[in-house]
Amino acid sequence: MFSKSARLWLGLIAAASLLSLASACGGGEKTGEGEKPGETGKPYASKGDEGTISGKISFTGAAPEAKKIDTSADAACTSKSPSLMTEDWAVKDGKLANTFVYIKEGTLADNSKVGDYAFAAPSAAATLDQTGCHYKPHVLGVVVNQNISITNSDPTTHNIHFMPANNPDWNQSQVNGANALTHKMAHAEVLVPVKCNQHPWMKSYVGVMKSPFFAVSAEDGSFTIKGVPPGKYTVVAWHEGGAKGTEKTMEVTVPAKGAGTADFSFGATAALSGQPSSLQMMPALEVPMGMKH
Ligand SMILES: [Cu+2]
Repeated sequence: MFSKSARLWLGLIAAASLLSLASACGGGEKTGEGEKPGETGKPYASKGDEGTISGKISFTGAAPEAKKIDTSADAACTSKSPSLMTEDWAVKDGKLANTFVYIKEGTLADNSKVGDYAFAAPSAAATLDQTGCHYKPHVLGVVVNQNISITNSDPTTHNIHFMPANNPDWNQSQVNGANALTHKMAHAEVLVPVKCNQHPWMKSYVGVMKSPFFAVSAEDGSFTIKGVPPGKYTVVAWHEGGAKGTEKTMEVTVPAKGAGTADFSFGATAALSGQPSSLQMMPALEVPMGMKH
């Protein structure tokens, strides 16, 4: 049916397609082809009529107590932070800190979609410091491709490890006194868990956003998202608490040069009204001291 040379060609074609399949599954760097549609768009131009979205994050019911972290694996941590506490629930007077609030989607007054726009990354780097063997801040937001400057203020070695789902894994050791490291991520992702391979208790979360419309709640639970064009938005508040994080959603209208309000409530009594989280958090990988990638 097939000549000898046709069979040879068919064999070669089969081998080549197997090879290309294998490389596609290899999980290498993302190519332009894999670019998420969210990261491209028409450049956003301010009309000067932007407003704000602000609110308070509450915690209802008995607040989970912070626990003391056993830092005995590294004497440098113990001496600098003798009573280091867990930060997964930072509740004070019924208000919740470290909640990442952002515009997920929405329609501007001129009927365009917020997701259709591309926003330039701020030229100033965001900072993430390792101090007292914890991350400061605990929750950080950046725009796609914005630099994150990572510093080590401790008399010990840290090994910062970004564990994204849509961006390449990134893992760097940083000794005491080393220059700041710089990292950026090209794809939007809410949120990227960050850990230290040296100190398993060290965790932080970095929201990588296409737009600059995000904020992190302060100690008094307050937040403000600035520069929001007038429109109708779906605003999400994400908090790391719970097995996989917890997400709440609200519709907010921002009038021209006006203010929209978005108050969210987390905690035992608020759990029933909450939306199930779509975010599958990675389980914390506990890496023993002295092991580095
Ligand atoms: Cu560390």
